[in-house]
Amino acid sequence: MTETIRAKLREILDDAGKKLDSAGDLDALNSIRVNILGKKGRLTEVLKGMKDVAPEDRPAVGQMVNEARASFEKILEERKNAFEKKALEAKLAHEVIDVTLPANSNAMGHSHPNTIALEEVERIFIGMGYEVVEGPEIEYDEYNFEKLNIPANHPAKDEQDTFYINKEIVLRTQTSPCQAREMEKGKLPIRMLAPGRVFRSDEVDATHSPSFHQIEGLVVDKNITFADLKGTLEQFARELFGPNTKTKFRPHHFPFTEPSAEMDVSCFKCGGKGCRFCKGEGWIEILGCGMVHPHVFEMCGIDPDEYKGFAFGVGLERIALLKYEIDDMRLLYENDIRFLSQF
Ligand code: 2NM
Repeated sequence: MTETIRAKLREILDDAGKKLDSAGDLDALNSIRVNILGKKGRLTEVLKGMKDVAPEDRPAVGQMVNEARASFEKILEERKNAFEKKALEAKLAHEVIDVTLPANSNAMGHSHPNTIALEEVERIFIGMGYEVVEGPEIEYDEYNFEKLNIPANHPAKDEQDTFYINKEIVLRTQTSPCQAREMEKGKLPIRMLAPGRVFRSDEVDATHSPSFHQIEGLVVDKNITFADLKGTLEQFARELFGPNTKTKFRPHHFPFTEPSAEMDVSCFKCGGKGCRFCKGEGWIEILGCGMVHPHVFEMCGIDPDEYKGFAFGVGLERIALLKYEIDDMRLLYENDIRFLSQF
């Protein structure tokens, strides 16, 4: 009897061992456990058979069954641990964090190159005591042209160049109407900067747009001379393009100033030797300027014998293109984030 049970136990253990070896996961292990140790499990059945064993054999048989059970539980536990270890390794491999990856960057808004250039120019003139003044983009013909000494027959007034809302109202072609309005107020002296959007009926290309920005300046006081104009604009050029920047004034014509000039700066790339940037010239044209025309003063209610003044105008886009070495003005208006994020 004892021997039969021993053989039976061996058979159960061998069979369970094989099944445990081929079990593929924790669920499979569990069903093998139920098959051996469950209520109707094979070892449980053997234990139930104890009542048929002779009383004197029972302790020995009981010990055999217990050993068989312990042996099975040991293998089961080993297999279970192996599966759990594998599952943990798979989980870790899947969830691995590469600490060398670059961190996610937070997308931050920042200033458009036009804005950076504008703030730079404003900073320079505010430092010289100027006030920033803004005015309407839709203007009376009278302020945009008449009061600035641009008469009815002047070519600048041509419909080819100016957007007319009606006979009396235009989209301003310059920011000088702000100066005319300021002079009319009669609060003298004046040191003002008028930045803003202006409109001209131009075709779009690398250097033109029907809408762009100008920064114009005006100084009115007693005893203002062309030397004040030169000193101011030379200082501006040095602050904007660097302390070694040289300036050159060439005679020019504007209806609202007399005399008028254009100012060139020595190329800040080659220092004036001539390079691709300045097209071999060594000089770069930067702004228009002049002494306020006596007729403009008269039309704005200022006595030209008592007061003198100088004025100037720079294109904001021109400054931005030069300073940031951008070769096409259209890039400033397309708002392509790949372009804008470089500044
Ligand atoms: C320029 C060039 C030269 C200018 C003149 C005036 C005013 F109103 F005082 F007469 N404002 N701006 C001026 C002078 C503008 O732009 C190229």
